[in-house]
Amino acid sequence: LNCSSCLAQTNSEVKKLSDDERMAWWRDSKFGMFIHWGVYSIPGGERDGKICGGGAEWIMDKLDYTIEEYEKFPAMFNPVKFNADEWVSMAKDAGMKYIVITSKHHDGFSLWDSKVSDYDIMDSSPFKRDVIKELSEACKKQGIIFCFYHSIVDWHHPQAQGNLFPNYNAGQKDQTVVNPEFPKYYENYLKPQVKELLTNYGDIGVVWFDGDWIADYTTEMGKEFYDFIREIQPNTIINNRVDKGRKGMEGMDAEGNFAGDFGTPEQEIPATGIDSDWESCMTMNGSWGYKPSDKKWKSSKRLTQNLIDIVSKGGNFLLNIGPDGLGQFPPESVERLKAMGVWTRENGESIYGASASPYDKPEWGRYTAKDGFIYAHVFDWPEDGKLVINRTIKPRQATLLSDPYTKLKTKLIDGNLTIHLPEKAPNNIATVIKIKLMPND
Ligand code: JFZ
Repeated sequence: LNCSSCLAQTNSEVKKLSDDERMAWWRDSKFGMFIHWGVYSIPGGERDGKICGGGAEWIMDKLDYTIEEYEKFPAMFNPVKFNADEWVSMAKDAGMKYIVITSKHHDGFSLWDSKVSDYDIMDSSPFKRDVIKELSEACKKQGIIFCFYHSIVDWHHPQAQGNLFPNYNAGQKDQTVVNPEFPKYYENYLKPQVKELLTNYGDIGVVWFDGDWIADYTTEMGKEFYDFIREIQPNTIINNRVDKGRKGMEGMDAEGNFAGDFGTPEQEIPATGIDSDWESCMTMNGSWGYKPSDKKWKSSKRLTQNLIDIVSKGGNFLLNIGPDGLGQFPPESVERLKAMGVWTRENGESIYGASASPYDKPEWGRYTAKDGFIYAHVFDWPEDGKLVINRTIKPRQATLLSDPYTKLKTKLIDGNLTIHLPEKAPNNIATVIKIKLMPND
């Protein structure tokens, strides 16, 4: 996978790609890193001994800060441990191909040098380093596609939700109240900010919007915003939350005419594949933003099997990290990234560029497919050593992906292809069996 060429990054003249060409790098990539980082990473979900429910990036709303009270966090934001190259290496070593960082979350604080705002890292924090610049450059250097998440909701801006915060729209307490000034925020602040991000940081892989649910934001704005972005960077991919087409909490595309290139199911994996492009985003514990009180970490095994499950259904996996207020990934996250890297290094052939399973989901695991091969991902090792593929086919050959020289015996039993496996599972997360099909199967 050569990601630097997919966006025509090195060409001074931007080629306009067809939709399939434009989506190609993203469809092949399968695995990306979400990063929720901002001044909310300082309190980490806790205020005076009280812990906020849900995602810690919502603390301003959930624990009832006034704007003034919350502004002490930008003044404290000095993440001296932040090292863009290290972050990008950790993503890359895990097998991730792109990074989506929160340029601005709902709290309104901007992580880059924004000329249309003083509520940014250059003017309101002692750190005074353009984090987006450092990360985008580190990504380019290491061949990772740089992308950003951007909140339409803004609890700080007086023309958005800031004027009446915390009683206005925050926490989705009242989604029907609109700020009559909101179109000005949209035109003179939101759009110029996104334009800065699309102009000053090289090629942007994905713009990942969020906050589309507020009543202030209209489907007309959504469609216009989509075109506005494509006008600046024609090959950028934009998620469905740019418009109001999501089907409620499922996060999938609704019927009708809505802008957006892919669906965004959140914290869940759909039961079956979906016709359109989609990406499941997920946390490793229960919070997007840094929340040390949340110890409910998903295991590396579960997270890796989630990746396989998602790829077997034709989707992408965007796995979240919530770095702390000093700029460090939590050790639990680092450990999981490393374990996933061990698995993807050995088995990545069955993941990157693979397509959804052409067969029904088996009881013992998942299938992916690529270039005339079927990859059987075995989660539950059969006790009798016989892996049953529910097809009447005689393959050309079957091996362990990790050991191509040992051929596995295959046989048709009761009309099903049956593969004889070694006694013990070579990989306790998922062992991949590589099956070469006959040309017409
Ligand atoms: C949003 C944010 O509020 C949250 O803080 C985080 O950034 C997450 C990735 O996105 O939360 C949502 C958005 C959409 C749904 C649920 C939570 N949804 O569609 O189910």
